[in-house]
Amino acid sequence: MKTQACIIGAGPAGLLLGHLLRAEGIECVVLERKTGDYVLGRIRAGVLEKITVDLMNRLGLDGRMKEEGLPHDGFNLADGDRLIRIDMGDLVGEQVMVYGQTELTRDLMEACDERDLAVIYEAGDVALHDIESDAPYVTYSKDGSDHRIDADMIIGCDGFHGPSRKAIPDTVGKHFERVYPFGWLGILADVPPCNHELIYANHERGFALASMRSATRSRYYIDVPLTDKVENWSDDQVWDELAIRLGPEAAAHITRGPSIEKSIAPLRSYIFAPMRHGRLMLCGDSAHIVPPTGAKGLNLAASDVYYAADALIAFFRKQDNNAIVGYSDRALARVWKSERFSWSLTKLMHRFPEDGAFERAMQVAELDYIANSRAAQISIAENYVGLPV
Ligand code: RFL
Ligand code: PHB
Repeated sequence: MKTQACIIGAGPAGLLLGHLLRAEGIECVVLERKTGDYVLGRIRAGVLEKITVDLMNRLGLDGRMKEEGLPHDGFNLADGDRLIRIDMGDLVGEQVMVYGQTELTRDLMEACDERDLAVIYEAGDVALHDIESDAPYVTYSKDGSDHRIDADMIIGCDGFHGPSRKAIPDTVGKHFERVYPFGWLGILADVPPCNHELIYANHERGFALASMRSATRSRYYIDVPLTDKVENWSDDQVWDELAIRLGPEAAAHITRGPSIEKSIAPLRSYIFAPMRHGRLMLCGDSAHIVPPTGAKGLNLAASDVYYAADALIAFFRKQDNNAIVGYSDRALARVWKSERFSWSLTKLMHRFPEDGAFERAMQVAELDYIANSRAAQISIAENYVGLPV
């Protein structure tokens, strides 16, 4: 098979990019290792920045998001005693949209047939070839036979563990990494949220986050040591811990219920550079990971896709290679700033095992500074709603 753009991975990055290219009449094929149901079963992001909402709007696929999504004007940092409200509406005049990654992915998936975006699910052994040449290709296996796709460009949207990044030679790529000594235990339950806005809490016993998917579905997290196993946490233990860490005000409004999903995700900061080599471009988690504290992962995938689509449209429409060449620097400039924000919020809101009384006092001082400084709140708010693309 021959196509213009071969996209690897049908997560949000791959599907968003595929739709943006198809909207311009560019031929493309998306290869996905898993089934569609498996992709939808992964419970991940919940907070969308303007860039992500805008891309869904540009595609005309934001109908359900507009109806069911929850626009939020503010969120809260809790320091054990009080809630420090970051009023994004007042501070920077913007909002975020609470709408699950699962729902966004479903909206993109369901539009594939109608928009003629071909997605090949359960594509095994995906491998990239000759990315440094003008005739790159991808091979994969499906239903017992081997296949080959020749493409003008390959776009790796295959997440942190996919093959795309690994196709860039070690002599070219550089890795920047920070692994954190804890993971987030997440619980999803069909109960009303304890608060109408998110609460990120730094408590003596550790971090907690109260989030939501709708007025009747809640998403909560606590940080746990990396050695913990999800089987060792009963639902009751998680609810007990949340009630302590989120503080008395939130605890009074927690409704408990059976978990419908419970999992532990390790925390990592990671950047791979460059994000393009030869005929291969990387988008989203394939090139970078942020700890979830800033709610940036999916949104960075969306801003990469925005830049990549721009570059690919110029390349296919006007044979202009400059935007492809500039893609990595353009995307990385925003990636590094989101990495910085995610890292700094992670440091502020978590207790690190190696930290002593001094580091703790620094966190207390910083939270008190934020509580009393409009300038500090503006800085947090402008990062949280998303820096301009
Ligand atoms: P994905 O979603 O991992 O999709 C990659 C796709 O590639 C497929 N794939 C392959 N396909 C073919 N061949 C192979 N060999 C392949 N290997 C992999 C995979 O099956 C998959 O379908 O990456 P993408 O599209 O870059 O999207 C990134 C986001 O998923 C991720 O950054 C966010 O979920 C991160 N994240 C959050 N981001 C936010 O913006 N806001 C949040 O509130 C937020 N909360 C979170 C999060 C991530 C979390 N976890 C579990 C890591 C909360 C959590 C707990
Ligand atoms: C979520 O709702 O899953 C969520 C919200 C905010 C974050 C991370 C995850 O920072």
